[in-house]
Amino acid sequence: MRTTLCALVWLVAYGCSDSSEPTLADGALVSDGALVSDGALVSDGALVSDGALVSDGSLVSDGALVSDGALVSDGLPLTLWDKIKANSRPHVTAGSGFAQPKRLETVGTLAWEDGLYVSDDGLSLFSFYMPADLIKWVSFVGTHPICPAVANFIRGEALTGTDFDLQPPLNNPWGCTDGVLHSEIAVASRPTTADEFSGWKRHSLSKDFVYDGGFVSSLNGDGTFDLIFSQSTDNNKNDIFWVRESASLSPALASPVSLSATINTDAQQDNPHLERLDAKNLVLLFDNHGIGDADTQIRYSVSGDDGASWSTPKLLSINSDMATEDLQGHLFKDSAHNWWLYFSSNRAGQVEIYRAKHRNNDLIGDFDNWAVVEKVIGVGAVLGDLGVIAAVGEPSLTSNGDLYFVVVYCKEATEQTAYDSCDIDPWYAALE
Ligand SMILES: [Ca+2]
Ligand SMILES: [Ca+2]
Ligand SMILES: [Ca+2]
Repeated sequence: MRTTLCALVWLVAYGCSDSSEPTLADGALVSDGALVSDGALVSDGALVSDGALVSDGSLVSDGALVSDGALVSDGLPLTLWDKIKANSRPHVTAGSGFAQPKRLETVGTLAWEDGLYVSDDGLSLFSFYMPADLIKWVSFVGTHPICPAVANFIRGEALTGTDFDLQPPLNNPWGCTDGVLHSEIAVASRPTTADEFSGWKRHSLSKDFVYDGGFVSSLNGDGTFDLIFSQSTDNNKNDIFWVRESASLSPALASPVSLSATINTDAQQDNPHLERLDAKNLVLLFDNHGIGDADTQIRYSVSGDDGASWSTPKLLSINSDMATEDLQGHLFKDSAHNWWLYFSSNRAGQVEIYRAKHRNNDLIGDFDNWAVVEKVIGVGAVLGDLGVIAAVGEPSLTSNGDLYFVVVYCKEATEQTAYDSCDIDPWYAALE
């Protein structure tokens, strides 16, 4: 009863970095050029300007200093979630070419922002969006399958236009009286890549009372583009839908169709990725990520007639016997015209981001021919023992090679409640 749930719950220690940057006289500190004085103190620890410092669990973020519960400069106390997010350090593999990741703060809310996709130009961001801790919700649904009560789980903002049936009139087809929680496709945009993203908006492809997500777009070179996404269907298994548009990424104007029975079966189809190779040839990646699946693997299917028909899906060769989850495949062509397959896998314990380079760049004639698999982003750690990063995944790249992905972080067990344990936010790592 959901899509794109990153699997969680593993952790790796990743040491705090010491700092020997300039210290400050008591009562005043400088961070990013801003002076902060009221209520902020620094005495014993060294303070670093650009967001890094940490000793004894204090942290600096955006010019605000916090030392065990002190106030931020705008007068608001940081919540535990604020501290966990500001102190999270996903780990970039040396030599991967990426800078230290940063959180996309305007789109990293207490809602569940999963299934991330960034447009080629970096100006539009899409997610599977649900204002709740999806892990706690899925667990609850497992023990309360009939009309599970929703209200206690709402965390973060509901998107304008979303109907959870928390108030009359009740519209849901099951007659549930305590609400119906479901995800939407959310979209955020910005005028240039130097700007922050706007807040999330509900995408017009979203439907009431079903789980929508997995949005991906593919430019066709003729003024049209293809949108694909996943949606839960009557038996609560996802199918993949497709619509060819000519106007804009959002709102979508045409009516989506379910991909052929070659692709969509009674089983789970999730995390779709579509790539156009030439005027007639397309390749589709997807996986069977779903509740209770013992082995999630990435499939590929090709079309030689511009999407009119699709080959019988095959398993990608990079799926690992060591992993119970290989998922979220994403194709990327770099500036030297080399093709890469990015994906997520728990082959080293936690779900992390990997890639493999194509051996000959002949994706039409020799698609499944990938060189050595290498890790790109590992989970890293949350500094100060505030929590853990349980997973990183959902890789998506802009045409200039910047990597967007999600980070799943969890509170320490003693801080978790029945409704609030983990969150997931969009991050990115710039190509250096
Ligand atoms: Ca979030
Ligand atoms: Ca929905
Ligand atoms: Ca299905």
